[in-house]
Amino acid sequence: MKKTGAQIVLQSLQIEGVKAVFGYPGGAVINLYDELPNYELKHYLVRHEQAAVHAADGYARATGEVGVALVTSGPGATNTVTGLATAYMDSIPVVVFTGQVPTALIGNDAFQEADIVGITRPCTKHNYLVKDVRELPRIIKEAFHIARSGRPGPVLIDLPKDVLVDTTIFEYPESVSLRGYSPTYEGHPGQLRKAVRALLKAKRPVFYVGGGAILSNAAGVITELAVRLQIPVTTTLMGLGAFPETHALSLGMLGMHGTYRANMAVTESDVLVAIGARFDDRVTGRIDEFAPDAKIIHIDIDPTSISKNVKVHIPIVGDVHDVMNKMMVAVNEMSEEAHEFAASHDEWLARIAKWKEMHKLDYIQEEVIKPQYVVEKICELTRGQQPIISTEVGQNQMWAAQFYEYTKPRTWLSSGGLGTMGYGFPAALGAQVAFPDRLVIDIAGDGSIQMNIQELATAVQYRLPVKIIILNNGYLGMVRQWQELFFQKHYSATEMSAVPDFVKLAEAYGAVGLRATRPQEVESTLKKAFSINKPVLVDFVVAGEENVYPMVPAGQPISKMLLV
Ligand SMILES: Cc1ncc(C[n+]2csc(CCOP(=O)(O)OP(=O)(O)O)c2C)c(N)n1
Repeated sequence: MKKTGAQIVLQSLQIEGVKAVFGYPGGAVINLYDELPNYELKHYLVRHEQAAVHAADGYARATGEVGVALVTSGPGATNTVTGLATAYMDSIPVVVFTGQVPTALIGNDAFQEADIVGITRPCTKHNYLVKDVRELPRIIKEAFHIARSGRPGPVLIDLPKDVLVDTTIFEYPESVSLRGYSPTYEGHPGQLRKAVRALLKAKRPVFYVGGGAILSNAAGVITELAVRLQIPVTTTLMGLGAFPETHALSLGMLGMHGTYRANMAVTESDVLVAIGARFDDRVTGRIDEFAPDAKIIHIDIDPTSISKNVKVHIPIVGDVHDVMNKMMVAVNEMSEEAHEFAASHDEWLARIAKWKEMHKLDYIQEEVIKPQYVVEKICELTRGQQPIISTEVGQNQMWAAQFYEYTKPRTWLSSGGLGTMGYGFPAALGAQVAFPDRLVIDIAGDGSIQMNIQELATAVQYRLPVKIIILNNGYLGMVRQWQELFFQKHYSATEMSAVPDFVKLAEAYGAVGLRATRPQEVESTLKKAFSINKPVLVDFVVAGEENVYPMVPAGQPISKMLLV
């Protein structure tokens, strides 16, 4: 029996194992929406298409599966661009379906026409305009394959209205064959041997672990190897959770707002193993002084990221999980050397411990609520519970990164590459859809939360009990911090003098709103928020001009930090 394009899309999603779709309807996709109730897919109606993509992205980060969004043509499609770019920069697998005007009208400036394939080419891993219903099954199969394989990323499928109406015999392909696309998963054995030999000669080794470690589910083997060889580990913002921060070998995060010990250890390392990390400028600071004495080993699935920013001595192209497993095997085969090596750098570890003692992440308690204190309390109250924490962007994001101790992968969702304000809340909704019984917390600024606050309605409609913790400093804090430090306190356009009453706003949407203004109230307010099985927004009125430290000024080497 023949099926319509709309039925084919939905059936294909079912075959791909998709359970949740985040979307927003419109004329171009109305046939798809008409069919939707006949399939075992749960659709979540968001309030803005940007949020649909962030929710799909949050779902993907939390689960490791492909997130799916569905929107209409024109403005529906263009509203997805920020979500796509966010997912693209952080290598997150999502598939976004957009509606399109009928094929005969494409190029005619038809009502609600946008060349979304052209617009999103630079911010998708791949994209398609489907011109014939018979191509649909193959394209969907390919899209899921491309999104999740190799270095993951977002894929867009543009669906003209007539393609959704046309019919054909449905056969979903078993496999994909794509000329010119075959990611390398297995590291080169010669390079691997070279890397292990270099590593076991190190006196001051450091593991520098990025988001690729999370994406390839390599946290376990990385932790095992680091502990076995007694190698200190720093993670990037994207790598948080890949190594337990409660472990003595954890250096915390490195880079612009990294810990003193992480930045010093990397700077003084003699062998630096970059594991699924891409030497982002927020990590390296001034490049010519980044790990100047280190032999750099770089493990990455994407060959184009090798020696892109920093010259690498031993590259290994492959899946991080596979390469680290093989490294473990090689180390096991050289167990005597490995044993000697593990025992040989006590001095290095002692130096790192001293750095930690010298400059802990810290802040000064005052009569007002300090944002760091709120994050610390969240950490304390949720220890052992493995909540999923998402963030917005700015100081809130950095404090959430610094003052919460992440111990497991996929518990931290944050827009690292693009730095998208408005990401955290919809991403949290996506994670909560995936894990209805877990505690999901969005740590937000008063600026960023207003970028997708309308999703409170989505949270209420679908009973997604996400907790929004606003660190309300009355400013676009991170920009204000730069203005304070580098622009003589010229606070231009960073003061938010008119903000809504967040408590009332939450209530207006049917959620719960709470507020705390004194440090003594922080713990009880958080406990209350966590005990309510509904969406809760907490407005913490915090110190207005608190800064994030350490801070490496732009253009400086990471060893030159401004400290508290
Ligand atoms: C969509 C978007 N617009 C602008 C920026 C630039 N920006 C980065 S941080 C920041 C301030 C964020 O303020 P707020 O959300 O209140 O958080 P805070 O820094 O105060 O914690 C801005 C405007 C951005 N990252 N994303």
